Amino acid sequence: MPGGGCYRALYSPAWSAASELVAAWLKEAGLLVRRDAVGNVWGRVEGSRGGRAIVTGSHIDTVRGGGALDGALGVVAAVEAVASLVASYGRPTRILECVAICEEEGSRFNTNLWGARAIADRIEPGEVERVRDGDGTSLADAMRAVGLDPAGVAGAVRRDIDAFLELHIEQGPILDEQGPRLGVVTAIAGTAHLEVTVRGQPDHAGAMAMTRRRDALLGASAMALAIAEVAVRMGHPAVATVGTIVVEPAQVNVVPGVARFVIDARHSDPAARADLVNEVTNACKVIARERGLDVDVRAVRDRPPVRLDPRIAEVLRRACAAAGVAPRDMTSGAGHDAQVLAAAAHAGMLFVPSIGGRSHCPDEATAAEDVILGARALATALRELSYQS
Ligand code: HGY
Ligand code: MN
Ligand code: MN
Repeated sequence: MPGGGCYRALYSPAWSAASELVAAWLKEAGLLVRRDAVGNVWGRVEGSRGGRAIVTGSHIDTVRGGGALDGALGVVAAVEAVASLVASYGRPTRILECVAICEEEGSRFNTNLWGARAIADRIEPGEVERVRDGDGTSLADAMRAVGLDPAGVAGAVRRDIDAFLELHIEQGPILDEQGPRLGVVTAIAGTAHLEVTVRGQPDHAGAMAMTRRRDALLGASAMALAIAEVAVRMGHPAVATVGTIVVEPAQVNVVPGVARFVIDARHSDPAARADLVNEVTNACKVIARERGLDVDVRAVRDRPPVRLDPRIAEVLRRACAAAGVAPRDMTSGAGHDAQVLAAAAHAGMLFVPSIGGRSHCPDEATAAEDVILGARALATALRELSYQS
């Protein structure tokens, strides 16, 4: 991508190339390969005793200007772990699968966690036709363009998964700066997206006195600062971010009449997240009143916080210990496929350090020895679950 970094948007050529590459790896490993109704790519080995499946994987899409590891690490480690377990120990007793989940980030379409929600039967009625990308292409048309049938989305639902394990980079600085080299995730923060529309009045940038303006962008800017201060006051793990803003009419010699931005507000505790949402909403209303502006705050997305499965966390802790690491229990500020799949399976996550805590950027990096350590621990956990005597 210009400016560096990766961009694999759902159903784009880069996404198709990556999906085909994973399918080739899975085939090479001798697994049963299939693409499901929304484009998740599965590799499967039948268990000698059948039963509900043990699944590992992560997402194959990226943010714009993303790093090389977010999602991809969990996909590659899943393929490697399953392939090496089968090569070393033969047929498992349980069905063992790895999955490249088609979309998690919400980068192209105005929805996210698409692949995991399709597996967990959490697709909203009419979503596939309603949701569009920035060019106005519907999710349905984008599916058709890669040979998928939008009418068949329900075919991706799985009701036979016992456990889902996801290896992921931490995307924050805790493991890298405080250690140890592995983390076991106990809960994933909930994310609320609030669309804020600030209305003032457009005026001539040269002729209207400063004291008489109702500048929507100045109001939105004061709100963005106040929103960040609310999260700082609440303290970790509360976070609130304004990552996008649109101004109208967006002309250099016109005082902005309208400013529209989205707040991404997160917390791992449901009650605290509700407080955070209320306080950032109130901050916008107070500033609008003070500046003679109109403001509308509308909830546009709500992904509640999720606690992960304690039994799977114990399996992951034992696997870390076998790798020589006593892992840190931690919550995830980032959202993940596991938070959706926790509705359909016993879900667990393993973190490896992000150097400098950087992620969602070209500088995203993890030391090779930590990648190996994480993949080894993942394989050990999968072996405990899939080769039970
Ligand atoms: O936004 C998130 O936390 C994830 O990276 N999609
Ligand atoms: Mn991400
Ligand atoms: Mn991710």
